[in-house]
Amino acid sequence: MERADQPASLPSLVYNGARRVLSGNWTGSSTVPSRTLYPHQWSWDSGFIAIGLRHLSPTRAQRELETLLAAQWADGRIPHIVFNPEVPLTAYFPSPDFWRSSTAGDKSGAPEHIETSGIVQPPIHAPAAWLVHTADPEASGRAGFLHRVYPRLLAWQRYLTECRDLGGRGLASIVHPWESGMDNSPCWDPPLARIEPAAAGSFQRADLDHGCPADRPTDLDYGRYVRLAERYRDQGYADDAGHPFAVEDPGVNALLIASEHALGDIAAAIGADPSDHQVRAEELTTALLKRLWSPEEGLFLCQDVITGTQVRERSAAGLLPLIVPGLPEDVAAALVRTLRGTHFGLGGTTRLVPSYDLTGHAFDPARYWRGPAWFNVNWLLERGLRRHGALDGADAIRTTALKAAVASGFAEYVDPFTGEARGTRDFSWTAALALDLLA
Ligand code: 9YW
Repeated sequence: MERADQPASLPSLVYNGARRVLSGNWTGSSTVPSRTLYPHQWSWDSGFIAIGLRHLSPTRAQRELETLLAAQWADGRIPHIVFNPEVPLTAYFPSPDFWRSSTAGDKSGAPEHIETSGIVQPPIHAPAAWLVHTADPEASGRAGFLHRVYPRLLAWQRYLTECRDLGGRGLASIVHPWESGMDNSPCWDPPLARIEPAAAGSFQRADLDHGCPADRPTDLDYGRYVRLAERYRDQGYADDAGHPFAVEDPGVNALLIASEHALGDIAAAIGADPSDHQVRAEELTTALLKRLWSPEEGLFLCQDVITGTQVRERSAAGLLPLIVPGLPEDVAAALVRTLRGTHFGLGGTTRLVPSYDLTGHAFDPARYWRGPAWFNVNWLLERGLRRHGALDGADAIRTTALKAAVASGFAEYVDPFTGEARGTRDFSWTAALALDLLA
């Protein structure tokens, strides 16, 4: 028991703070990433949020995922945003009247009665569903949770492995920078430079009403994001009608492999045959290593599918394959060396792993995915380091992330050197993943 006159311990500050953030951001059926900046449901946020929520309420964590899955399209895609009809259109851009999913996406089987975006985000959902189940397997079994989500998660996986294998190389491509979850990563600069931006006056950003411009993407970035999304919408969100932007991202593909493994666990738990998932996980891992591994860099690199060239930028996404079960030990060891080296500075110059190369030409410790440290990336790396036995690195991230989460007011991202808060505060996945690190 802590005494009233004693300072609260770090675990209790994390637990109480995270609980407050997650309750405040709960809408009754899902959790908004942030009440101000992101007032709807986001796909990969909900996965991370469910992973943390399971420690407070496994039932609510199930609900979080099932609310998202209820907005799944008939082609299997899980949209990156599910819009809350009660929120005014001006609160977030691009709003439902931009995406027009219920009409423009009818060929791809968008839901009729829920408005969503038409693009996707990284597939964290099968691992999240599995972790939510393990929080209370008996109650999950009684509720039939895994039986209900498995077919939907399977359709989502096959959408990515089949409709999105745009390079025909056995990996999934993203068709918009937002699909990586790392919106303005310098990795997108070369493929995005080919896109003619939408005219500045043709759309109105809402993010700058709540965020500092120096912490956010530029207007030029937004013009290109808008142009790409409009084009995809105008082709009915079809994937066989050509894409001007198609990139194989190692972060997305690492999560795709982790998902195939999680689907295997789920299949086995509900009495289905897991062997197809095991085979596919191996095939995906082989393709990831063959296509995206750079032994010279000790890092996975993105591949621009349109030009057939490697994107020579070092991003934290290239470290995320550390989470892949069965990654060859020499590759894992090289990734750990890269994490500790001059480009990412773990255990040396940085407090948390930056989103982009510290020595890179585009590095900026304040601007979104061009340098700041994000809690979801650090959580994934903590898990990966632990998986590969690099326990001191995992422990260092864990301790620093817990302190930084509390000290920053559960910030969206932080300066990687100082831990100073950036972006919005009371951010849901920061709270949820701190809670999970505590467990
Ligand atoms: C936006 C909600 C989302 C995250 C993304 C992050 C940001 C949305 O916020 O994108 O409007 O720019 O980049 O990863 O899911 O938290």
